[in-house]
Amino acid sequence: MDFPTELISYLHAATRVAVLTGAGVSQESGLRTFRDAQEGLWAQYRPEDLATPEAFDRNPRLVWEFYAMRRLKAGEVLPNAGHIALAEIENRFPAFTLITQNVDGLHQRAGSQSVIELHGNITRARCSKCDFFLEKWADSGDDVPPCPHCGGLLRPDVVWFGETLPAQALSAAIEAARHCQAFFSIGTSGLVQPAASLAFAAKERGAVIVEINAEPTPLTPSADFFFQGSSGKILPQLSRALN
Ligand code: BJW
Ligand code: ZN
Repeated sequence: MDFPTELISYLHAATRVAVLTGAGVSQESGLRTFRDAQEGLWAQYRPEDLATPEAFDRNPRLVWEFYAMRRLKAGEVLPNAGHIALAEIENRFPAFTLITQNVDGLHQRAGSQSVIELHGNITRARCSKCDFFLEKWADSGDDVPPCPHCGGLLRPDVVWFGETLPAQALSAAIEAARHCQAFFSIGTSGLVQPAASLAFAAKERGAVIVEINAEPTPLTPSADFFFQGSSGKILPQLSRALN
């Protein structure tokens, strides 16, 4: 891919860069994107109907099992060339913030240092009653494991529809978006708020908006540069072009 010289020169001079990633970045690692159909047993459910507090209240075991399956899968796959290129690109900028909506931990496994997790992380659990956080727990057969403190049901430490995002992560993301000179939106459909507003907050403050996605999104008409294709191909090329 040929990147416009004006973009590469702009990035060479830039010191503050923010990147927002979504499920598309992990697609080439073999993880399904959020709005892709699920496989097998899960094909009958829309992910939107499993990622809500109401779904967990209705059927905690079903929701726990959906996340247990995804946790297992996320642990089996490897970061792809896109994740690795982002970890390389981070080193080129004095202030680089990677904001991810992904809950799979693949950016950290690829070596990214400064990662803001907007929607939590599937490898952690927390109590649905007392908010006690756990990195490890014993899976007790078919049942949802209980909280060691209060006996409440454990849930994945992710943000479901209708829930507020972790306050510190969100304010750090807004801060990075408002102060960056270039904002990248990569592999996200831009449908889910408040993450989808970050690019517009950056643009309002004068940042150059660069989008990388397999398909155009609602952000595309507002992007200064749109590169259509897979992030696993385009990001390594961008990393090389910045050399
Ligand atoms: C590739 C590729 C490749 C594929 N290379 N690209 C304002 C207006 C309207 C609604 C709201 C609003 N404010 C809040 C809302 C409600 C709601 C919302 O946004 N709803 C919309 C759907 C309308 N938001 C919330 O509820 C949020 N909370 C909140 O705002 O609290 C305050 C509040 C509460 C109550 C009322 C009002 C305000 C919380 C949102 C939490 C989202 N959680 C999830 C689940 C996490 C756990 C899990 O993974 O199960 O997060 S939902 C899901 O969507 C997941 C993702 O992180 C997120 C974003 O999805 P993403 O990453 O963009 O994936 P896809 O699948 O959508 O797209 C993949 C993209 O990749 C596509 O574009 C492909 O083309 C591309 N692609 N292969 C490059 N190889
Ligand atoms: Zn508890």
